[in-house]
Amino acid sequence: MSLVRVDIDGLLATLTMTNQPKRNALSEAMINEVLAGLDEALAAKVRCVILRAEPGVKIWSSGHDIQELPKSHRDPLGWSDPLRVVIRAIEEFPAPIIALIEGGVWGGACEVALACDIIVATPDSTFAITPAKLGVPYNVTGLLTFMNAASLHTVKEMAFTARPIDAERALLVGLINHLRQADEITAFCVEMARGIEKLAPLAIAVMKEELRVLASAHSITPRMFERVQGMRRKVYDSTDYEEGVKAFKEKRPPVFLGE
Ligand code: LCV
Repeated sequence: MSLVRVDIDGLLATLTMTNQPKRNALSEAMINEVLAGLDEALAAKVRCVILRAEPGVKIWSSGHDIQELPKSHRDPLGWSDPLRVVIRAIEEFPAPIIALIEGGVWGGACEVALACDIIVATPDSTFAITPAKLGVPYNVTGLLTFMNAASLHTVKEMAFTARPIDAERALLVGLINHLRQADEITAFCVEMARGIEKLAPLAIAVMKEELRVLASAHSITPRMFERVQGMRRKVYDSTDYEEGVKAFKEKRPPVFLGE
């Protein structure tokens, strides 16, 4: 069964995540289909992509597939982790990607949505940064995605409380571009895409890459990076990390002991 439907209509590609039984958890298989969809869109020389779930869903995506997180003693968000790969693919795709959001967006899926270029959401959407719920030491470039999408205080509140924020608050803090009702959001996004299609694709592609380079331009010395990586290793080696993943699998609240 395919996990992502790809519809190419002229210069617009729509990628629809269709694994509601698992709440569109970002498994390696799901991510590989998103990557394949982006490759198809690139080959078709599309000028805009819409990334969405099926209309009317309660959960856009429940984030990283927790069943695929390493048990322990291995970075859960290393360079080649599928979530990291798809974030980079979205950021480097040479045309605008519109995230059409309905329902809950959790953890790594929140980063996927925010890595897109334009975010349009329905009023029932929510956005949650969840590493603290699982004991996961989120990675530096992942946190930078969030920092580029909202104020530091907003990111800290979302990361330190792990509580979802609603679409109205997300619009207020600049996390999303537009709020639209469920019965008009698709037409709104398609209309925006059709407008982008009429503009100069080379100019847009180079501005997208310039903005990506500028947004990622933060000086961090090798010593600082190694120090942070050492701190992260203590977390993913911790019993708290194991407890977070285990509690999810056992469908119970985690008990974190800080060790
Ligand atoms: C695997 C799942 C998932 C899932 N993985 O439906 O950002 S970080 O650092 O935290 C990063 C590592 C990350 O992204 O981690 C994942 C963060 N995501 C979450 O914390 C959300 C976890 N999921 C939920 O809280 C609930 O599933 C929501 C609220 C999304 C939906 O609740 P609902 O009652 O509608 P279920 O929980 O019953 O889920 C339906 C099926 O999907 C699986 C879940 O285990 C269940 O499978 P079974 O039917 O086999 O029991 N599922 C949901 N999310 N992230 N599997």
